[in-house]
Amino acid sequence: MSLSNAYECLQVSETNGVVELKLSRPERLNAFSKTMHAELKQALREIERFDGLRALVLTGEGRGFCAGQDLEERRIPEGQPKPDLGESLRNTYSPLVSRLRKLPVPVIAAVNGVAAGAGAGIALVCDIVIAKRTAKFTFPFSFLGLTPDAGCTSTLVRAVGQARAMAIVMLGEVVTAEQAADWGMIWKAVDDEQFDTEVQLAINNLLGRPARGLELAKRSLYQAVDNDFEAQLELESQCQTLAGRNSQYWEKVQQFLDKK
Ligand code: T3D
Repeated sequence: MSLSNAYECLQVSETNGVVELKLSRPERLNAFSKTMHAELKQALREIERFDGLRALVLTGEGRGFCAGQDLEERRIPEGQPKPDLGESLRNTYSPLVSRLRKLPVPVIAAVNGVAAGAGAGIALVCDIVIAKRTAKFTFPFSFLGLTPDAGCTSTLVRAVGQARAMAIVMLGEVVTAEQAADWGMIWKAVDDEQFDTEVQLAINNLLGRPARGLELAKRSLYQAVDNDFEAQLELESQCQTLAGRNSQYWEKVQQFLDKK
C-alpha cells in the first residue's frame, strides 16, 4: 500500500520505509489549522498501517518548523461563541502527540526553523530532535494567558528539570537550538549547511539497526520515567524476552562471532 500525498497542508514522501511528513503552510510558518490537523490525522492513520515502516521524520516547509496554533483561526467574530480550548486539545494536539509517542518506530523531528507553542510541543515529543543552529524554540503561552499544551508540560519538565521549565514557560524567553541541546531538551543543534546531512546520517544509522530492538527500546525508555526501579527491571526483562525471540538478534550475534 502506498501513502497518499493529496494534501493541502502536508507533504508526504517515503523512501526505504522512512516516511517524511512535512508541515506545509510556509506563509504562516506551518501553524496548525483545522485542515492541517485533519490531514495529519489521516496521514498518521496511513503511516501506522504502512507495511515496512522504519522511521518517521517530521519537518517543516520554508523557514519555520511550526508556529503552533494558527491564531487567525481564533479570530472569532463579535457575538459568536468562543471554542472550548480544552476540547480543541482533546480532539487535535493531544491525540497527535500521543500517536507520535506510540508509533513503534523512531520519530525524528528535523527542526528546520522556529518551533513555537504547540509546534515546539510536537517537536519535543519526537524521539530524536535535530535542529538547525539558527532554529529556536518559543513557548509563548504566558504571553497569551494560556498554559502549555501538546505535551510540553511533561516533555519540558522531564528534559530540562523543573527550574528551567518554569522559567522557560513563565518568562517566555526564546530558547536557541544550541541552548536546547545544552539543556538536554533536544539531541543536537547542527550548522544549517550540515542539517540535511545530519538528519540523513541519523536515518542511515537507524536503518542499520534491527527494527524490533528499536521498538522495544522506545517503549521501555519512555516507561522508565514513570516506573519505580523494580517495575522497570521487570519491564526490561519482558522487553528482552521479546527482543530475544526475534531472529535479528541471533543473526547479529552470529555476525559478531563469525568475525572473530
Ligand atoms: O487555540 C487552541 O487550540 C489552544 C492551543 C494553543 C497552542 C498554541 O500553539 S498557542 C501558541 C500559538 N503560537 C504563537 O503564539 C506564535 C505566534 N507567532 C510568533 O510569535 C512569531 O510569528 C514567531 C516567533 C513564531 C516567528 O516570528 P518571525 O518574526 O520569524 O515571523 P513572523 O513575521 O512573525 O511570521 C511570519 C508570518 O507567519 C506572519 O504572517 P504575515 O504577516 O507575513 O502575513 C505571521 O502573522 C504568520 N504567523 C506566525 N505564527 C502564526 C502566524 N499566523 C497565524 N498563527 C500563528 N501562530
